[in-house]
Amino acid sequence: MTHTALFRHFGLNPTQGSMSVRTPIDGSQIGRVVSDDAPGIEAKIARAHQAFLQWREVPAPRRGELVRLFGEELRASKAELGQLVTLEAGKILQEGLGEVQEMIDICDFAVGLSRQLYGLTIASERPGHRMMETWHPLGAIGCITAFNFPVAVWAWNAALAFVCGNSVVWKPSEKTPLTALAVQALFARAAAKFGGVPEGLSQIVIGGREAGEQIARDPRLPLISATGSTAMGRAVAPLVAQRFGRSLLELGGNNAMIVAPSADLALAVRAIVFSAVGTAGQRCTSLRRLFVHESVRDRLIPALQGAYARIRIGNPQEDGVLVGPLIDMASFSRMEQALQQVRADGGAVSGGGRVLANLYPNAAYVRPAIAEMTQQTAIVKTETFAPILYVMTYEALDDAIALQNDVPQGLSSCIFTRDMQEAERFLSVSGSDCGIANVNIGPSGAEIGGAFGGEKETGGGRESGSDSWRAYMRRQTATLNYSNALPLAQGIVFDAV
Ligand code: UN1
Repeated sequence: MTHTALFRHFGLNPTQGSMSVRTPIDGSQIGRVVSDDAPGIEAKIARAHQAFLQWREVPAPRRGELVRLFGEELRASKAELGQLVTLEAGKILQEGLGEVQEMIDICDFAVGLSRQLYGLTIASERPGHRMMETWHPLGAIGCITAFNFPVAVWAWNAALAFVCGNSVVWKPSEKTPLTALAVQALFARAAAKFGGVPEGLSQIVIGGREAGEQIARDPRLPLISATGSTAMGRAVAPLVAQRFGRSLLELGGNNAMIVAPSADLALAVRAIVFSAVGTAGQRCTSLRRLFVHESVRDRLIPALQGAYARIRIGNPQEDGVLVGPLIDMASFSRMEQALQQVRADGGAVSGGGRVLANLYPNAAYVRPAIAEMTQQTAIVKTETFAPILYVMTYEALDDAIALQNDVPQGLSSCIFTRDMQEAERFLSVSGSDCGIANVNIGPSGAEIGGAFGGEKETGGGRESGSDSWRAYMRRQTATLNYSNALPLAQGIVFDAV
């Protein structure tokens, strides 16, 4: 499908506005969008707040019906939205489709959840009293998302937020506004089928850093969910904290894999390749550090280099291509700088460098790099959003775990082993310190059913599955007295009359 046909599918005609949208596939402009100014953003937040006041009164299972209808729209347009993700974010079509599938999955999850927003009943210490916990809708949710998962991350937040009785103000990355507008069009279709959805329940704010800051500052947005770099989180979180808002942060990762002596190496190679070069190394869960036991190094590394040599890099719309372009040339420069530092640190680099520059002079296609390091230097501890895999060897598992944990980030981690003691040690209190820890699975490609997020500079937020929904609600403890007396808690006697 041509991109104009794709736009038409979503009723988009992005030809006006000050913001230029480019495809990383060849760097060409594919559209223009109008960015919101401060008063425009203010009005959108006000409308979202008004929509919340109505939506919170709708019973949760009925709210689930809206999300169910939205999931149906996503199913019907999965192919088109997947293609648009590929066009705008540059990930291969399989991954574009996978991203839409994540949206569908979280919608299904949220529909079920809409009948399960359970609170506790708690034993009261006072006679004739009952205590309970009720989860109430929270408000309009601010959602700031990144280019690399331009639609799924919003869906994790929005599907839960809607069933929880909230409205959503979404600021997508300025690099990927079209996928956001397409999703908004699908949402509008679902809302029309539902009937009676408050106007403004789902809002999009188009803009850059200032728009994000305005959202972070606004007290009508009690929760700000922000996905992106640690630097972005450092800018957003204090603004939210200043007004005692809540933030749910999904920031940088520096994810690792330990390959133990008993590992199935063929399986490990497949997992490494998918998680290190998939999405051109631009997932927050991408594999960046590999700790290989000395005894398997000489078998694993050549096998890995062989697999890297076979990877097809190219236009992500083409069948068989596994690595598309980086998002832009600035990203390519950061990769180059990191590799330069690796060499200065005494690391040995294979791969790396730009490819297909003749065919695509304005796009950033790169060869994924493997950097063998003798030490975990500062550059290894830094998240570079590009396909660089740092390889180090280890002798004792405890040392590998310590090295794995010795970075500022704490998102995802994994071990390849067939030794149960090692696997359990890795998952134990003194094992991986990350929010996600896998055995015989790479660090990326998490399912929506689990809580997603990580510790330390990753920001501590959890979204998507498990009980992440609680972040989108406010908890109320209620104590009810059905006796004729007024006993005080803690047995206090206070008789004024
Ligand atoms: C991200 O890169 O921001 O676990 C999210 C994964 C995907 C989500 C990544 N399900 O790799």
